[in-house]
Amino acid sequence: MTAANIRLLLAEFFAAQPRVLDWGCVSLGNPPPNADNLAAWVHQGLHADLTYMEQRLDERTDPQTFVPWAKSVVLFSLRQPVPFGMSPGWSAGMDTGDFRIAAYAQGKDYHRICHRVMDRFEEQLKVVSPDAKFLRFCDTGPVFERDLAAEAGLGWRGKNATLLSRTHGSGFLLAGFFLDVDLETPAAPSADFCGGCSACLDACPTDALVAPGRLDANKCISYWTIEHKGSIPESMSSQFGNLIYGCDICQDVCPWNHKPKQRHAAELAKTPHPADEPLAPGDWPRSSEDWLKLLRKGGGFRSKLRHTPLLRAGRQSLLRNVLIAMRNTKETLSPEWRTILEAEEDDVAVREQLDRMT
Ligand code: B12
Ligand code: SF4
Ligand code: SF4
Repeated sequence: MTAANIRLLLAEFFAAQPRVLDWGCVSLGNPPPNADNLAAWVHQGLHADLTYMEQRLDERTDPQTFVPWAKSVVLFSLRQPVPFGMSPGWSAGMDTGDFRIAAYAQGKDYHRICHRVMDRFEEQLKVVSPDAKFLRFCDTGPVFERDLAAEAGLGWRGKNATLLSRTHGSGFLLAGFFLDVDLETPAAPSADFCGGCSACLDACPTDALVAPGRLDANKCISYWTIEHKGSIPESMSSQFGNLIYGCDICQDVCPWNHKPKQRHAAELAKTPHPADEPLAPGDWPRSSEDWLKLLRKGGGFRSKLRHTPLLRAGRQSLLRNVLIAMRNTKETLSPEWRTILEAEEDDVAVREQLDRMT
């Protein structure tokens, strides 16, 4: 199959995928532009305890070291389930949840959706080109997804470190696959449209954006609430506000997200519970009481949220985060809940938060 035919197949395929916003491809072979930045980021410890970021740096910055047979890489963006600024428990036109969860996590785990999209493409590819080699990624493997997507023309690297597009903002996730065919596409990186804006740098509550586009995970609420297991220093947790999983603040304030947010919210108002989503807005816990019931031992956390990204944090870390958010929003813990949690929980970080609660 020729490169032109595969490009046509890709175009027709992606056009028929409802959640895919955009796609692009890069011919491999040239050294990637940002290898030094990644090495500096890791050597300065800006990756906190994400030790996987220390490994396989050569492969991360040069895809052909990772997949020697690859001649091209295809990237696509998948729209997040809800726009920025919505809390779980929202209903059309009304934002009612007490605690905030990153928009990408308020729905089905994007890894599953991306893999389904890639399953379908692989099937179609194998029909027309049975010997074609195909290797997918979606947060798996040492792949520098944002940089590759930028090279493929899906957007530019914003000062908030996310990939941003003029049409879609940054409310999307990335995935893609390597192919052993050179798709013969000259790299078409987007220009930078941040201009003189610095809204994200000003809005980050923890000053985690230490320079434009440069994030220190040690200070990022997303890192602490999703990735970090165990204790969280009080100096950090007191800045989380009512965030219990992830953080969208530096994206929510971005002017390029304004129109996509309005468009997406208008669509959701018509179909508040899209068919592929595991939970309707009303199924999400809203109040601290709802969260505590769900997150206590045997409360059904795993079965209720099993299709969402929240499982990644685990029950105890999420409970720790809810207690932090309660304290930050001046909610007290009732004596009944204190008795229950003190009897049931032995996790050090949860116990620590219980001790700090009034
Ligand atoms: C590790 C990781 C994290 C870490 C670290 C974040 C980070 N900025 O690296 C933590 C846990 C904090 C995190 C948070 C989030 N993540 Co994350 N994360 C990743 C992961 C697995 C690797 C990213 C990576 O390679 N980081 C290494 C650093 C060096 O890369 P970088 O920040 O892109 O660095 C560039 C610039 O900062 C600059 N730079 C760095 N240092 C220096 C130094 C100098 C001097 C200069 C000039 C420049 C410079 O150059 C680098 C190369 O271009 C990717 C998936 C993947 N495999 O790519 C998802 C990914 C980047 N995350 C994603 C998402 C959605 C998020 C969150 C929005 C989740 C949330 N709502 O809470 C936040 C956003 C935080 C933010 N503002 O970036 C999406 C991004 C989608 C998008 N539109 O951009 C990805 C691609 C996952 C996916 N498959 O969709 N994430
Ligand atoms: S995700 Fe939140 S904490 Fe992290 S850089 Fe953005 S605003 Fe700051
Ligand atoms: S808020 Fe402003 S500076 Fe930050 S990413 Fe958006 S446009 Fe760029």
